[in-house]
Amino acid sequence: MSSSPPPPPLPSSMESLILQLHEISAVKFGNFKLKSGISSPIYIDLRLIVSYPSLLRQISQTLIAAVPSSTPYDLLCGVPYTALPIATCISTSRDVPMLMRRKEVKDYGTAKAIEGHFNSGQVCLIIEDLVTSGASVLETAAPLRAAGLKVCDAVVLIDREQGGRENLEQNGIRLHALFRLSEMVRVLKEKGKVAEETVAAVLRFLEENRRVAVPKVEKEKVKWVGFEERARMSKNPTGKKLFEIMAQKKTNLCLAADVATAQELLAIAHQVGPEICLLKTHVDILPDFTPAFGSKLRAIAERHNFLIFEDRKFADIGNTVTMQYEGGIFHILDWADIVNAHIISGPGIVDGLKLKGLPRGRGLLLLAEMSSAGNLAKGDYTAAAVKIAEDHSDFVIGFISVNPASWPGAPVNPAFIQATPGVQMVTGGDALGQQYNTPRSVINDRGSDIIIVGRGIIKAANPALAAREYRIEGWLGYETKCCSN
Ligand code: 5BU
Repeated sequence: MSSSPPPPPLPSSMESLILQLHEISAVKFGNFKLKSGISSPIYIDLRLIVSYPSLLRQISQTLIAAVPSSTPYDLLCGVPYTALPIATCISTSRDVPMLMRRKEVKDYGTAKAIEGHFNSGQVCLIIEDLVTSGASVLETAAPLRAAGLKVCDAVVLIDREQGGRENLEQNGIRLHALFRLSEMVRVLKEKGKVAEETVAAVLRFLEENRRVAVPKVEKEKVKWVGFEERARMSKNPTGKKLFEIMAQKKTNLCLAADVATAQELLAIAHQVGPEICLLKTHVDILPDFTPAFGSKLRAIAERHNFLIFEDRKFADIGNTVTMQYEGGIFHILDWADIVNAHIISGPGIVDGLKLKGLPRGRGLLLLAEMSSAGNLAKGDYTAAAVKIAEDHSDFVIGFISVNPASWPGAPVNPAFIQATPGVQMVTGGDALGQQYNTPRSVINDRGSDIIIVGRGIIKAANPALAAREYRIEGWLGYETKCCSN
């Protein structure tokens, strides 16, 4: 850097931008502690530009014009927060779709790290206001790349010349900068905006701090406890059994057997039985249900060593659910090892189900999150489900969840099992709001234990083969997680 030739003088448009930034006090001289920990005699606060729309527009346009025409991109992503308005301006004026990276990693619901539509393989250009070490650009590039996007270029207003360009280059990102910090202070000196000693101090500082290392972000080490050990931790016989089956059969696959008839269901249970730890039913969709259904399914379950989960989603007050669980025409209590419940009606629902279920050794999953777009099971609702589960850990065996790794205090008590619907080999969704994640992302990124797969298996040409493939993927995810301990 010090050996590189002096840059050509800045065009007058750039000088005008620098003067305007100085004018609005976005350039400050003094003693400032930077994100990287070093003390700097100059600080640039570009957050202020939102108060000056015409300057914001000017910066945005100049910035995007600085990207060489040979640089392709399909999408833009601004580094939160300062660059968000800049990226938005560019997006609307150039008609290029934008993505947003969530800065808050702890989040509920679908807890997407990235907001917006994109396809894997698309190229995303990063927009940033200022680069010191390049750490912020890298923090944004990482989740974009993890989602399958290509990130090869970043464009910034100011390069502080403190190693950002080199650090980014090492990570496969070319940096395009409108101007360097030294150029900026030289312009301000020439225009009589800053004293010579101050400029000298800044240049000296730059010389002494040519390379700011990217701070190592140590990923919090999560200790993953194996299923055998978790079987011992569960306080419920069905919870224990489920963990044991998973460990014995080496499967964390649950089949959502949403087929048209009871006859088909029994047939697919037979076919897929060797691959699964759990078979999930919606008994109220079966037109040919007979009282013998439960015992027939249980016989298959015993033969292939899996448990039965009726996805009944109880939601009423305690007294009503006792009757719904035990009675009616389905007699769910008689044949389902596991049922699930919403907590919308409060903890009384768990008391009601427990009254009938616990004496029979049954288990309950609480719906802490859902997989469908726009669902309301998030935030405090999810936290309430965890609290209720802790208070009833003799009967509650775990949760229906989507991203338990993002819950506050994660990982949750490992005695609880996490089961996640909305799983297919490729991400996407259906026409009615279902949202799919891949087995590996569910198990490895989202901290779940069981993948619940419906149409990915039952609509396959060969469901048994598809089940095997899902089982292998899910189990590899589990093994990777345990090995990374
Ligand atoms: P799919 O075919 O893999 O989309 O089926 C998913 C199954 O999981 C289906 O039976 C749903 O009723 C069930 N499900 C879900 O998709 N999302 C949820 O949040 C819950 C259950 Br709870």
